[in-house]
Amino acid sequence: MDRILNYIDGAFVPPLAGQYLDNHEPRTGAVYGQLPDSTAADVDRAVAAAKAAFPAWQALKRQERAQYLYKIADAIEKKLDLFAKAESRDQGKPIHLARSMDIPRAVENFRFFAGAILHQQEKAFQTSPEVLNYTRREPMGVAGLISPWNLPLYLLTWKIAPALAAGNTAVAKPSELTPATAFLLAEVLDEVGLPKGVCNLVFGLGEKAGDALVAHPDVPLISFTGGTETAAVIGRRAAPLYKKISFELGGKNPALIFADCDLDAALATTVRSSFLNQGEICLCTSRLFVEESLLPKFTELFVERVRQLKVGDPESQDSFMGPLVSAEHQDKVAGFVQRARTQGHRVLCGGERVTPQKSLEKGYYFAPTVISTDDASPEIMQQEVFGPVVTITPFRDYADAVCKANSTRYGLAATIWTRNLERAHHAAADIKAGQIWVNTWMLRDLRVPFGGMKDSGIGREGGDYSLEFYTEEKNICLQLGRNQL
Ligand code: TXE
Repeated sequence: MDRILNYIDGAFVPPLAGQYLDNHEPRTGAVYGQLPDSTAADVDRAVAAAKAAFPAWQALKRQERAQYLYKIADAIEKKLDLFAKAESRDQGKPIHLARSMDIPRAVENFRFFAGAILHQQEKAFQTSPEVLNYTRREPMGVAGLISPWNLPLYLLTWKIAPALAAGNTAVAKPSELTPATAFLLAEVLDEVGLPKGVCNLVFGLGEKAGDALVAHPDVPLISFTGGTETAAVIGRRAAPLYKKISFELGGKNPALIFADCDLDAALATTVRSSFLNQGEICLCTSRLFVEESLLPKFTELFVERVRQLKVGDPESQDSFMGPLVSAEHQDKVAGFVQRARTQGHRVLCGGERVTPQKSLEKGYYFAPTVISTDDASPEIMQQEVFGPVVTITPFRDYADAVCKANSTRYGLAATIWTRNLERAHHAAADIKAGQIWVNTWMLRDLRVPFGGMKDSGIGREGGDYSLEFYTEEKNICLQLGRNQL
């Protein structure tokens, strides 16, 4: 059985207490590996290593740090298949999706921030001919990075790359559900000769290893991606310690589908935005609001396409969806659907666990599910399911559409389908969400601000926004007289 080790101070080391957690394969439900059940003592070791490595790392020229990030990107790219297989086996997504989305994006994260750091600018303010103000951006020290299980390498590297580029060192705590690609990344960091202690990976439970990282006095900033409820726990822990925090949290993303839309494009993209990665992407669509006049036709065509989605072996090229990440998550999703049924909402397709084939009967598979509701209030419309479940609800007019879209505690993303530019422009302004797509989905420019409004997050990451988060800016004021010209 594969046994993962922590990567601390440039060495692969077992957890000090010698305890391990089982790692399950969603495809079959079998235990296929183990990861450290790290404690605060392991986190202390990792933070001490990162702290010791910080002075030399921050003193490097930006080009020198950038060169390390380019080497890491190249090394991951060379092992793309290995990473894709590990990601799929750990998280459940089809291998072809890991190969086409997750791993290439992780490579891009390193390359993007290697370049971004070379273009980062500071400011100057000339108060008078004798008074000059200029700012300096300084890395903050040991960055605490906590990442989730849905896009394991993609979201972990979205934190590691800017943190290191900006001159910080890091202690990362990946999700205990998906440690495999983080471990492969540690092997890459070792291979490329990243100076020891610059990036450390500690595996284990959130409430143990994660909490120790959040509470550590030598970790001045925490970047967290995960559940909104977990963020509340982390926030309570970090606030009295005056830590800088970035929260990328859950969403309940609406798609507004107006009758004048390009119907084929709206159907094709919305099926993908609803069920890609088994619906386990924070940016996935989960609430479809359709203009009344279009509702019957849209619903019929949408359900027809959803029924054609293949839920199957993640190792198979023609599977669109693999299993959910864990038995607990499968139960959580099934519970949401069951309660929607008992509240009288119609399940138009899916709604149950599935077994693609006998050999996979113990895997965590769930059918893509469409539920019809008449209003925006029920639990299924308010709570993040984070699985292959979407609702379809009519709206009367523009005002009703925007009101329904804004009717949850979340504000992460939204998509608008219309050919009317005025309507798109105003709806994008009226909808409370950090990321709005018009007639498309998941089109990403890594320079733009990424993050949620309301309970979907705090802060923005991406491009210079990330580099700002991972640095502190000071102002220096010089009085320059003319006495010694
Ligand atoms: O996240 P958790 P999970 C949402 C989605 C999902 C829910 C829970 O609704 O169902 O979050 O998912 C660590 N102190 N999203 O269980 O529990 C934990 O070990 C410090 C949306 O993955 O929040 C893991 O590494 N760390 C999100 C990470 O936090 C703690 C993507 C996330 O775990 C901790 C994923 C603690 N007290 C889930 N408790 C998105 N926006 O992409 C847990 N952790």
